Amino acid sequence: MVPRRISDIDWARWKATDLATLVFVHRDERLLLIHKKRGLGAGKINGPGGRVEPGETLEACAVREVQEELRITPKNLEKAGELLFQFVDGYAIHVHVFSATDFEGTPTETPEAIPIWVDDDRVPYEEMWEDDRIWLPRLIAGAPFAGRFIFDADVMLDHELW
Ligand code: 6OG
Repeated sequence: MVPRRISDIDWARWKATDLATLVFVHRDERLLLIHKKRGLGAGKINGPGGRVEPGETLEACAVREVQEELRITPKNLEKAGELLFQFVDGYAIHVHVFSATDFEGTPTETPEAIPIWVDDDRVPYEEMWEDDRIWLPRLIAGAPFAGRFIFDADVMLDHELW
């Protein structure tokens, strides 16, 4: 059966196809986002991040992806939340979200991303994945979160956040 509602899935047995990270540098009431040029979600605005490589820790992946996408090194990384995404075509991705209060280097455009600073209260949700408006306010407020989502391509069909 193709899942369309959160209740269609046995989450205790759910397995992700990929494990990934997302990093939000949050400093002086501004967030460092990217305009993503390639990969899943190309064309959208998101935090930097990507898939975990074999043998890599989540923190190491988070740092590497920010270095690759923006040529900076995030500092004081903290775990912010966890997101489980099931797509109706069968693909599933488990995303660990981190926040960072500082970084070393200068955010620079790369083949993967264009850096964008936004004010906390002016996040461009209409250019982001549909789920972001549900949990990113919690990250900005410093509150932990966990969520499950069902997507049909980039349309969110159902979600649950706690
Ligand atoms: P690469 O293709 O770059 O890894 N990602 C999502 N992020 C948000 N905010 N919402 C979603 O809703 C997402 N699905 C995936 C996780 C994929 C990157 O895209 C993020 C990774 O950082 C469905 O290797």
